[in-house]
Amino acid sequence: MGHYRSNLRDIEFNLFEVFGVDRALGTGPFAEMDRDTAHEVLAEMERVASGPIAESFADADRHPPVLDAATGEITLPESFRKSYQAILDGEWFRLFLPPHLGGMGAPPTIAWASAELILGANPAVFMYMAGPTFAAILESIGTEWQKKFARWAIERHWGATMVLTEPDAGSDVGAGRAKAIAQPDGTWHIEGVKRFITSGDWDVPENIFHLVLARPEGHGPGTKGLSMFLVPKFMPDPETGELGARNGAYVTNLEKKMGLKVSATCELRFGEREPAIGWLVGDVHEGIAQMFRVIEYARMMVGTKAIATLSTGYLNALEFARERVQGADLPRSTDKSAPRVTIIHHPDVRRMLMLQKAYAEGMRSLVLFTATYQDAVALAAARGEANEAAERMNDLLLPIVKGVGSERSYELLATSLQVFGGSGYLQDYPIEQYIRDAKIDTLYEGTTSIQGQDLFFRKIVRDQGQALTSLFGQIQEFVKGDAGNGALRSEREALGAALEDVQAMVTKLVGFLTKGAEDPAQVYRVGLNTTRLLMSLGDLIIGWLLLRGAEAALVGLAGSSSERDRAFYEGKVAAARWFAADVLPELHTRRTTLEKTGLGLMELAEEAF
Ligand code: ST9
Ligand code: FAD
Repeated sequence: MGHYRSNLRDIEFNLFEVFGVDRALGTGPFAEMDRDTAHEVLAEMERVASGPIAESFADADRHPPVLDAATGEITLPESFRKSYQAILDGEWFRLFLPPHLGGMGAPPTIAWASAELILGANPAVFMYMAGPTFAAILESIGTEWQKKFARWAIERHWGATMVLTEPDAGSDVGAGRAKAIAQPDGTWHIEGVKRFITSGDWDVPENIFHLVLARPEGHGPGTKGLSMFLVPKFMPDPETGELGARNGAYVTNLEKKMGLKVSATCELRFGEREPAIGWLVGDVHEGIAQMFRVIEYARMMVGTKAIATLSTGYLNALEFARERVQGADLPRSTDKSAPRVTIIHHPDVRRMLMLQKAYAEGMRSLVLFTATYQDAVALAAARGEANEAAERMNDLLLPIVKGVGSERSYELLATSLQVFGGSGYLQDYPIEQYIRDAKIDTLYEGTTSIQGQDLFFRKIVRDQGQALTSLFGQIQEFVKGDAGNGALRSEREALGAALEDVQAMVTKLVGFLTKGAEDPAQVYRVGLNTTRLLMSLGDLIIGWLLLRGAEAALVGLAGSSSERDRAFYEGKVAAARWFAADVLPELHTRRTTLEKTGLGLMELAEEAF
């Protein structure tokens, strides 16, 4: 049996029993996918993910890609190529494409549910599959010819990259120095060095297209002075797309990393050997806004990847805890002849398992809840309308999916390992690789600090609290309602108290910010707390979604006959209760700490650290 432990039961529970996603299936833009088809897709995806996709997970970690420094070409390990081929064979990338580009007509909820399965089994496989998705974005914002290019890219399975980071421009993308020089024929020459570029080169696709941020000569500083260019590895014939000359974008270094080793992270140099020819995307200088179309997708992907890894980490740990015999049951521990028990009998092991279960399942619910707003946006778009409220809510939730998903998953994968004892530290089990592979999720696509700032300054303050107020309203309604017919009364009370705590945190931070207008140093008090707010709002939403799950599970329990179903539903209720009792009260302490934030830390001399 491979390393990957999926949880399709919980995925489908969220989709159909909690969020009622099936109501929109089989209609409008999702006409091609009714509930039965969605179930078949997910079941098949689970089979492929657990089989050929997961198969190369360890081998590709031990035999990472190799760079030929002379040519700048990267060779992937053979085992991994087979896993990638399984995605191509099933044309699974079509899950993420709109119907007019050959998509399967899947709503984002079903697409992200499927993505979890691939990302948990072998995340780099998903990341190498960026080509069609990035091409679809290019198709939506590009010129007529770029739309044609995008169609070639999809049909011919070209690879793609997003190219922002430079040695001196990481979080601060606006510090980028790569230049774009206009040519008389309307193209541009790109010059500069980019680093940390995922999938910068690899030997499967015949072509790779880079979406590059560079600053046209004479343009202003910061992100607003950047434009986005389409820079292919090989120049396509403008009419037919047949590949011609090599373009001047070359990989000059392949990074050696802690984890996610099979995903090639590259230094990419433009315009050094020969000109790197690019086209201005959409013929407009709106680079950062265009790139955020890609980034939003990638941030959702990163959160989903992290959570998928925690879920398989937890399920591996659970399996081990059911088998490993060690020690006596605690009440009989003084009796030296007492029978030895499996470690799942020990209270502290149960605590560790429940911590992982509650977060893994609560955060899965968070991903799919977020995706329901993407469904709503797509449904409106199909009617030729904009659902601004859903767009705002999706925007608000994205830093939580990415920031909270990655931080909690990394932290709790250490708990998965802990359940294994010393065995978890060995490569005999997948957990040590999960931890190495998941660490990157708190770093790329905007570090956790950046997610916290994005949440507060952009998604709350700049949005004038509109999406947040709507979210708080939904939680408040649940608190005041009768979910669980009395069975969840104390949990709803705990949720209500947590809601008050988080509301007070936001109010206090807005107060600090307002004071900053007169005394700029006050804004440090915000900056000292944005990660705390991010994590706290995350816990509040996770607690709420777990309770919504418990409500649905109580309904399921009332009508279920199979023993497996009963155990599943009881687990859902137990996780929600545990989270409400053990985690939500922590928010009060965090609120008190936040309210008392002073400036001492900022006034401390650097030498004193
Ligand atoms: C990276 C890649 O790390 C990692 C891995 C990639 C793997 C890709 C694989 C993808 C998978 C594909 C799968 C395929 C499917 C297969 C299927 C198989 C089944 N939202 O606040 P301001 C915009 S890449 C939207 O002043 P600063 C906005 O236009 C590197 N837009 O920022 C705004 O203008 P306005 C990632 C936003 O101070 C403008 O920016 N690097 C947002 O100038 C300026 O905003 C990073 O992420 C937003 N949230 O710059 C950098 N925010 O205000 C992190 C900003 O007028 N750093 N805009 O609307 C940041 O995000 C910084 O905060 C900053 C600051 C750069 C934005
Ligand atoms: P820095 O920005 O130098 O940050 C260092 C520390 O300072 C972090 O803790 C950060 O949170 C903190 N910090 C920085 N600025 C602030 C601030 N204003 N407020 C508070 N804290 C701050 N980039 C691409 O363009 N394309 C890719 O495909 C890509 N793939 C990647 C793959 C891997 C494996 C890695 C490691 C990176 C990848 N990146 C990619 C780059 C990635 O997005 C950056 O590493 C990330 O944005 C952080 O930038 P940095 O590493 O320069 O760190």
